[in-house]
Amino acid sequence: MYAQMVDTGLKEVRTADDMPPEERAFQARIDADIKIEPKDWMPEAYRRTLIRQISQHAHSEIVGMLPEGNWVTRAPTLKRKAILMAKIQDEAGHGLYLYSAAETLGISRDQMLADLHAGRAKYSSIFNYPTLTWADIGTIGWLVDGAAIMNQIPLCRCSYGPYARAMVRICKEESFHQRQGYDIMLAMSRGTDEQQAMAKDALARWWWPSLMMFGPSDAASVHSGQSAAWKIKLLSNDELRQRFVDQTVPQADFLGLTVPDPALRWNDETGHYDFGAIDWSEFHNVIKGNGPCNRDRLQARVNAWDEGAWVREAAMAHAEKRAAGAARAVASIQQQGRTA
Ligand code: FAQ
Repeated sequence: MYAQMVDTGLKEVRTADDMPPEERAFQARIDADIKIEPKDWMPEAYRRTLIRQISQHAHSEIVGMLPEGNWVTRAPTLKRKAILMAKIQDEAGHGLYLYSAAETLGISRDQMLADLHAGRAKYSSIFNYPTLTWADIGTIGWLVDGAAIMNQIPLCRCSYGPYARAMVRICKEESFHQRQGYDIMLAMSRGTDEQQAMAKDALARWWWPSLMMFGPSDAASVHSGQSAAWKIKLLSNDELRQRFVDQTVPQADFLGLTVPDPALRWNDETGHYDFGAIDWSEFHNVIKGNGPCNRDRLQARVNAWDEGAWVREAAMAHAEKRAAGAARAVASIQQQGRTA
């Protein structure tokens, strides 16, 4: 119920022979690294693919506020609370940039939110896990924001201008988020036995779900081929996952924490870490709506929408009042001009 395949009209990667002249010209611009802007001609499937990805990304930012919001009232110090609140507000801002970027493709924000609330649109699997201890907040910053940056840096160069530009600022802020998470983990892994145990337990629970954030393996990824041809995706799901593992394992070593993967080892020949098999049944189960927190997360968003109805109505009434006042002022100036 919570996630359905959005049909972007794509079954296989199109080649130049399949394309009418306008699409060939479009692909030539992509191949020449010229950005596509909202008023440019684009294939319908490109537009729908972007709406799917950008709206899923926006929903992830907004739903992603919930697991962290759970700890605002329980952050261990005033400073940690202020930092956490700033981070959560940043995530709301990221959602808004992304909804705006998607709106340039001709979908309304109300429609995107209706799709989320009805379970027609996805958001990242990672936000369906609970935040049980303060170390989970450190781990989200360290691993979840770390994975998000790894995926988003290439998106700063993607072919669609509004998405690429939104990503530049988002990546700068995510980088601060990652560091604050790592700082929490550093404090906890140098802390009391109880704090060290919490850090260890949080890494054990979040490691594998973080690797799943990058999506299915390249072999199983339905959208990757065409999205790569359109330069929406510049690196594949598996390439990004490998980069994340390579970057994160030394960070875990520095914290004195063990990554919960007995198969993890450095491979001199490839120059990368080898790692164990991901449990894809867990991933598919979570994106189908059966993760530990899917129902709570969606219900929280639906409640926020319903409870915010009076704010939207008041904002609309205020905007109408201002517009009517401005129209009256213009009419009065025009009247004065005619009588002068
Ligand atoms: N969760 O063919 P592919 C953040 C779906 S932001 C749920 O490989 P694609 C910030 C996929 O949609 C995190 N569903 O698909 C933060 C597709 O289903 P569909 C979000 C997933 O699009 C930090 C199907 O599986 N980031 O964390 C997931 O080419 C801390 C087949 O997959 C973005 O959204 C998943 N993990 O590649 C906030 C980045 N993975 O739509 C608060 C932009 C795959 O056909 C606190 N998105 N699926 O029904 C992307 O780069 C891509 O969309 C991928 C998936 C890589 C996620």
